[in-house]
Amino acid sequence: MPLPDLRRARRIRIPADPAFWRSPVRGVRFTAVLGLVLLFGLTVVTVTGLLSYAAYNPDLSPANDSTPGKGWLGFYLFAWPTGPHWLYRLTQGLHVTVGIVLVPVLLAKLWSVIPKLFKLPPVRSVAHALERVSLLLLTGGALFQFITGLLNIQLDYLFPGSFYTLHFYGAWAFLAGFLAHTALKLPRAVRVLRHGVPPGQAGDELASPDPLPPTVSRRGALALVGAGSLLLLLTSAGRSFDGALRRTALLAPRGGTEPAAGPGGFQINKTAAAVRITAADRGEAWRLTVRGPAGEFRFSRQQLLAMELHSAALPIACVEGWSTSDQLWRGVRLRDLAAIAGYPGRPPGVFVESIQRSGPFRKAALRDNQVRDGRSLLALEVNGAPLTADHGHPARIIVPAAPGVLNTKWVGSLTFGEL
Ligand SMILES: Nc1nc2c(c(=O)[nH]1)N[C@H]1C(S)=C(S)[C@@H](COP(=O)(O)O)O[C@H]1N2
Ligand SMILES: [Mo]
Repeated sequence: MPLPDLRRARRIRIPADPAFWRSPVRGVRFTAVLGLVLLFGLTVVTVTGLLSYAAYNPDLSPANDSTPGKGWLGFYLFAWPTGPHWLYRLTQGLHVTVGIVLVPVLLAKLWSVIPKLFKLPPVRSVAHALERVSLLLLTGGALFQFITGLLNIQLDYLFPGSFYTLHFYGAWAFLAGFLAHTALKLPRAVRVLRHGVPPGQAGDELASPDPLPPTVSRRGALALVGAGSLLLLLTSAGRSFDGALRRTALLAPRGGTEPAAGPGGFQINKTAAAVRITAADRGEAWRLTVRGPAGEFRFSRQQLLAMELHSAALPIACVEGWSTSDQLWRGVRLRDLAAIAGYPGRPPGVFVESIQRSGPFRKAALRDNQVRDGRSLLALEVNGAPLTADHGHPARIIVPAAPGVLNTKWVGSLTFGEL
């Protein structure tokens, strides 16, 4: 009679024991495939994220700078261009949509390497200690960035102001870990995918030494992750479009529904009511104040409408990743207003303030290149009709390629000058 395998039966399994982890799906090949997908995907998310930071003009104080302590982390800041006019719509749409789509891949990747987290001794050498620190930055940073990013887009600025700061510094912590991890692991991942691995623990330190019978193949598990990502893509990408496509954005907080039809019938961020802009605020008594070296000037809406008006077809593209298609705006060129303020030649930047009394985004600074672009308007009309209350009546800023947050609504004053 065969003896029961006492050694096996009595074995007490703790997470530090590789045999504690019994999924037959784990293995270096599975991890390498997910790792390479993340290498490409997270590169897109990181680059577009850093671009988004630059696009926000954080070096123009005091209006935009939520990260005054950025120091040399702002080394790469540059004048965000005004063309092509859909630039931010593309970069931020990618940032948010690719980020969402990578969620299942990130979770699967973390799951695939969990046994390593518990390996003893926790530190074997200086090199190993450094590797573990980089892993802490990488996984901690990635989870932190995904969680803060998702909360922000889903819950509509859960933490205005501080989100920006947290997500910015988090990005650099993540990036440090990401670069170190890529340098350490990419060669192995490529080798594994090119030449394969001998089966079993000897060649595959992630494979369980005592796997349970499989319920799904590795390929099947990867397909499941891919299907999850595809589902997220199909229910997210619509946030970057209008009409029927927006209705497919079931996961976007403002997706699945469409604003009322008509000239103002496109996505609204904050309604006038939400920020307590009343009809009286926008009524006959409203004036636009324009300031500069030539003095201070005040204009009624009628007077602005009597100026030379220009049209520009431009989208609204929000930091949250949603955007509209081009809308036809009509209004006074910012550079014409700069000329009135005392800059007839090359205008400088402008500091814009809304009549909105409280809440974020009531002020913004635009750079000289943005003021100079002939498509940058103080818009009075959209799609052939006066601006609606919710889109910023009596007047709003619209600038090509800029993040929506710089397109101040319910404008009260424009101060031209070096910022
Ligand atoms: N005064 C004011 N202007 C504002 C905002 C705001 O909250 N208050 N939100 C900004 C943001 S974040 C975006 S994305 C756009 C949205 O414009 P829309 O509501 O017309 O689509 O307006 C911008 N202008
Ligand atoms: Mo926004």
